[in-house]
Amino acid sequence: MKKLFLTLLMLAIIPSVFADVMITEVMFNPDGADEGHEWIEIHNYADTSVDITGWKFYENNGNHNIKLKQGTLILGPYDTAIIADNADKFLEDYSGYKGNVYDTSFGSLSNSGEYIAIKDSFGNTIDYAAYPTVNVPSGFSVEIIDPDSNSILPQGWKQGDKIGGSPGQTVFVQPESEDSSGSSGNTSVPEFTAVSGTLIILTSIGLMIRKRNLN
Ligand SMILES: [Ca+2]
Ligand SMILES: [Ca+2]
Repeated sequence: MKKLFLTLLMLAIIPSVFADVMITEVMFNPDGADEGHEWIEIHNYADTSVDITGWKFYENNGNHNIKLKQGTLILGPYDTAIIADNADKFLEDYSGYKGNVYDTSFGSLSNSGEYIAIKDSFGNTIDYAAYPTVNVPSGFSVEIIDPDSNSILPQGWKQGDKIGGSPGQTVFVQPESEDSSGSSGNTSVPEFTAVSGTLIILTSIGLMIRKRNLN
């Protein structure tokens, strides 16, 4: 618990950076049995392809290999993929699903929240998230509100609209126009100030206290 708290604290004081590939949805508590039926959704917000080969899904202090089940490991621009605990069960649960599906084996996503991440083949963290679970009924996922929201904080997430979640559908962002390069007017990296840093740390502490009380 102390380790998780320190990790969150360290991450919270790092300014949120817009990642190309983001964790956009987490199905941590599916309807019925959780085991084998959990998944996360990732989305490539870049206008170029990203090769997922060798990437890992980090959960519960462990890195889990990602293997191709369906589609491609070359994630195209604005393309989405599902990382499933059990890709076969995912394709049974969502029969007819045509998008990219990657298989891994993470066991179980905590129903009271945890720190998760995706890492590239060099071990660099590409995106991290601490998804909220309070008042999210069984069967519903949580989704990011928009790609600029800080997904390490509960404020960056919302409960999905329907049971079963929305695998393959995520917040669409209009690609930036060509002439925006070099412009400082519309940067995606939020400014980091002492005030917002303090606020983030206090929110994280609040989160941990709330979680501790739930345990
Ligand atoms: Ca679970
Ligand atoms: Ca979705």
